[in-house]
Amino acid sequence: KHGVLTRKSHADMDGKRTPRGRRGWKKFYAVLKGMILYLQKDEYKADAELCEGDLKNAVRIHHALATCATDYSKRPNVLKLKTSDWRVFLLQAPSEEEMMSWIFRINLV
Ligand code: I3P
Repeated sequence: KHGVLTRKSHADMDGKRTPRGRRGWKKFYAVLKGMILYLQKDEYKADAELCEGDLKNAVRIHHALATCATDYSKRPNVLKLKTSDWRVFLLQAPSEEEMMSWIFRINLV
């Protein structure tokens, strides 16, 4: 699965709140492949073309949990992704249908 997702980091690896300055929203082209959600700066790229920054933004979603971010009301179609290493991301999809589809696919892994 792939598509545009806009990301906000809410908590870092240790579960601590992401500090100010790194809490902004950022648009990515997301590609879910195997157990990894790649967040790429530009449009679709094959594996070989992934740059270092893209790999840094990749999220392992094994044992991660995606839910509807019902407690976040500033933007629509936002899902909450909690990873197994206690990071928390808010991910805004372009539509409710897309949001539900991402939640379903992430939780299936
Ligand atoms: C953050 C940025 C986010 C905002 C966040 C700010 O600043 O303005 O858009 O979240 O508020 O800290 P920075 O880019 O300097 O990290 P919202 O869009 O959800 O308001 P927050 O600290 O209340 O999460």
